[in-house]
Amino acid sequence: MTPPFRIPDEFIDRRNQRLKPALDEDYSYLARQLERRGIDIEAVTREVMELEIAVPSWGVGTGGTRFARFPGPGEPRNVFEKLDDAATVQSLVRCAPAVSLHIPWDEPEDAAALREHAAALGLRFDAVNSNTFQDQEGQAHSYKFGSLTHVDRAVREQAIEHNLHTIEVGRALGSTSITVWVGDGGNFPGQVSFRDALARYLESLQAIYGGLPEGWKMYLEHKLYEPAFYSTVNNDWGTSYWCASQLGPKCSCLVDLGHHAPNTNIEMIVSRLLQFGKLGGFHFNDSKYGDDDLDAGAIQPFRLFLIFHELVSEARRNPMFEAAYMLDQSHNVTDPIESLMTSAIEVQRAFAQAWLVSSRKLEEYQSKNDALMAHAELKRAYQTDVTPILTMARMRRGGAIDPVATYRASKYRILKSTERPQTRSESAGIV
Ligand code: PSV
Ligand code: MN
Repeated sequence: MTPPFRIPDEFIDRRNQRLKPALDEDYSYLARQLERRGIDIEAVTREVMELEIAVPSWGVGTGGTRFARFPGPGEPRNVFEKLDDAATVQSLVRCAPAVSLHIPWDEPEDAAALREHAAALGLRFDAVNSNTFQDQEGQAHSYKFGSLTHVDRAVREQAIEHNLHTIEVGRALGSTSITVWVGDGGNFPGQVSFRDALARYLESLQAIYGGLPEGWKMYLEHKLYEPAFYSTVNNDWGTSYWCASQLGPKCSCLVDLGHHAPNTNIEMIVSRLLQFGKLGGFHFNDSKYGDDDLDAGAIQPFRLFLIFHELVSEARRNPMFEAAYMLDQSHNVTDPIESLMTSAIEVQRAFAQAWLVSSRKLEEYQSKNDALMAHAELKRAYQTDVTPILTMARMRRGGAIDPVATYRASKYRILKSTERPQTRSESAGIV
């Protein structure tokens, strides 16, 4: 059997050679500009080279809306092929070496074989995600009226069991964290007792927390609404923070950018969670109205920058600071590989721009109540075109100077459409 097509490194190199003179020119020019501002471009490039953004397994397939899904050609048909696509993203952008799996969507029959496959592709496993927002074939109890918060203890126990199983799968794959998101909530006022549901949620989480292996972390993902449209149990960062605090040091909060009401000041939520030591990680995406799951930076790039301003300020204060960065998007009209690459680069962009803020100047303006100049300091960083930094970081790591053009020129998708004849319609990835 011919092995699945991969974009050869030499192909990337060859295309890079043509674009490198222009990159060198742009990079030197930006270096001189930044030097005038007292910024060493190499220090920023090094930071960018260290940043890692995990890819969700469900992001390599075409997503959908509540109305329809329009699958594209050559979509991955199983978790092995999902990893192949994630490896393609990584080979071109070199900042996405980890994949986040969803169990049971990605339940491996043979975890050791999957782990080996990932290692051969140069990938590792990020947080595993449990799924109790759908009923699975053959399960005893339905999650129609909740899972970890269900009024019936037997349903809660089944959901806890599933989380413990997800941890086991993660452990076999070399993952070291679990993200818990539940769709539990109510559609009607009066349907659910807010207090009792939260108490049950915490009790269930305690059982999962108790099953965390040595060195593992647990992330709680809050969400304002959907699929429940009146109330959800972990509806906001405050509830999430309270639960994470009750659980203990291995638990922290995960912020999915789309899980807030429009106009919510997410950067401030990030700041609060950082200040309270409970910011665990992110699901990056963008939105205009709700949990739109659009590509990171597509709608509100300034907001993404402001979030990274908070994160970089923390990293400057505490060099040991780390957070789990992941994309969580649904690609309905684009090639998922192209969207994932573009989003990862947009996350890098916000990160690099945030390193251009002078904290000394900002603090000085703040201490003098100089609102205009404080804001201008942030704007100056945000308005700097850091593309040469991102491109240089990517090229130095062996990635493509122009990832999307290189991907298209490789004919990867066309080749996959012959390699992977579709057998059935995948439904995962629409939440
Ligand atoms: C829920 O909307 C969510 O953001 C959670 O992270 C899920 O795991 C993911 O989407 C599933 O698509
Ligand atoms: Mn999410």
